[in-house]
Amino acid sequence: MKPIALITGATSGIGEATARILAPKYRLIITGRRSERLDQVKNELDTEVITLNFDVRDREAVNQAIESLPAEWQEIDVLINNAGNAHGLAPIQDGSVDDWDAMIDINVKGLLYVSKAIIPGMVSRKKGHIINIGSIAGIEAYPNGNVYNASKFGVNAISQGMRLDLNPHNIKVSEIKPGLVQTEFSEVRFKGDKEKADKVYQGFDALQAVDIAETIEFILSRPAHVNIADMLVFPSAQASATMVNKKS
Ligand code: NDP
Ligand code: 8X3
Repeated sequence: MKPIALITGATSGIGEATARILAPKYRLIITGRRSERLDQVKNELDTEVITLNFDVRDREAVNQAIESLPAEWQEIDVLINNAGNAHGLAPIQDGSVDDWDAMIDINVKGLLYVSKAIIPGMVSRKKGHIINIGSIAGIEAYPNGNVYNASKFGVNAISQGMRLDLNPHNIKVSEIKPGLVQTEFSEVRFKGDKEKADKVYQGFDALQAVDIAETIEFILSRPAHVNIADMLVFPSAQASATMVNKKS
């Protein structure tokens, strides 16, 4: 029987690419708010798949969804905390409080709600691997990034804390911190302004979602005694949060 991996935010970008890469080796639980996208991804995957449709901000919905899993799907081996986004890019004095709420509620609290629903089972089985998707934005603030930065600094702290607390329970915790990945991320950040979003990735070869999916696959494929605890992955043209060698 294949092990079970649960991927949050599998309706696009990194999460969707990860579902495709892991399908040969895992049974998958894929989650997100856009149910038609979840169904489409499910239909294209050559493995057993369960879709769970919830907003990670809704604690009750998270718990109900995880509890609704059939008995044979309860023993989750791998949790990939990927769901998240940036909302807005503005100086702190001009930022939208609604955007701030969204980023803290989704990227930090949502990750915690999903983890809280799954970790106790891993602890009781003394087995599991959690991969949190952080960001370069979680180790380096950049102009106008402020609250998105805070949310990803939060993911960094939570990953370190999880690793310490779950160490006695034989649970691996890894964090991947990508640089610029060309997904729907910037479209969400700029509230559907595709032209503005596309500009972010112009003039250099950005990472693609599959690059991070392959990194996840590599981390999961290490032997039991190896944990890749922390990984920063840039496109070759990127050297820091703010330095990208773009062709003009
Ligand atoms: P996408 O916008 O393509 O994917 C985001 C995913 O998160 C979607 O599947 C979306 O599903 C899900 N999601 C967002 N909000 C919620 C919510 N409230 N409840 C449930 N699911 C939600 O972007 P990426 O693939 O790039 O982003 C994935 C992760 O990677 C994020 O955590 C992001 O911060 C991180 N990251 C991205 C980088 C980049 O440059 N792209 C770089 C570094 C990190 P749905 O809308 O269907 O709910
Ligand atoms: C996403 C990467 O640099 O747009 O976390 O914040 S960045």
